[in-house]
Amino acid sequence: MKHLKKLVTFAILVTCSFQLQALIQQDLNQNQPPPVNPNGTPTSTFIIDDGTAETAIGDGGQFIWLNRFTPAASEFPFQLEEVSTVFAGTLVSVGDTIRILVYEDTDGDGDPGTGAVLLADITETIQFNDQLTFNVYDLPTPVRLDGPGDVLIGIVNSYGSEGFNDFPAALDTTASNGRSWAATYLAGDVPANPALPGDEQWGTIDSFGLPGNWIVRGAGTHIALPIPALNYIGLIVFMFMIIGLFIFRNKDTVN
Ligand SMILES: [Ca+2]
Repeated sequence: MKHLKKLVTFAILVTCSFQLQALIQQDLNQNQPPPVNPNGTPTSTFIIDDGTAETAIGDGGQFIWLNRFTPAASEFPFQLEEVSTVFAGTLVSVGDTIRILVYEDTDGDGDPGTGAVLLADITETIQFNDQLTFNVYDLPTPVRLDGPGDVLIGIVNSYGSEGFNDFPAALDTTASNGRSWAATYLAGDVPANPALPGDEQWGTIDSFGLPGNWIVRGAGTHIALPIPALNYIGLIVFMFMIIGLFIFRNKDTVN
């Protein structure tokens, strides 16, 4: 009986612990204009938000918030050159360190929890936390995406460890596209080379009862494939084919 009581107490504590770590929201100021891109006209190619955040989401520590984009097959191969996002909320400061994660998921099932491959993990810092200005990150090395399939762009609040009650992830709640996901890890902080799904909490932000779209965007350019050049042997074969065709046509004309 004594052991049973201990077990129940432990279970309650674990349950409370998970509740404390659950993704929660904080309302943002609604009387502000939409955020602007300090570089001028936004160049973003991948957008699923309407540009204005109504709430900010936190998890009491580090987590990944990522958007799933599905470019047309004809847009691949693609070079991701820029990621932009908006930060606003409690305990989010200019200069804080963040991570930008880029995955590719080509299995075509719409679930970033299956088949996603991490292509880039880039450390940056928060440039603006005013809800009025986009943080625009030019990637130090463009990330090549061969597709076709999903491109996943995620952010990690790597400045805050477990128990840090910040609200870093700006969420547009106007009309959810069901393409914004969140991941947390049993290790507490988001580990190096974070696999998807997260092993603690995982799902669309809608599945946590907080429907919306992360204001996380991507931009880049289509990579034009070079016209394959013929090597010497190919060139000789090609010449013989042309000569053969010429002789064949002349023969037909003579007959
Ligand atoms: Ca998948």
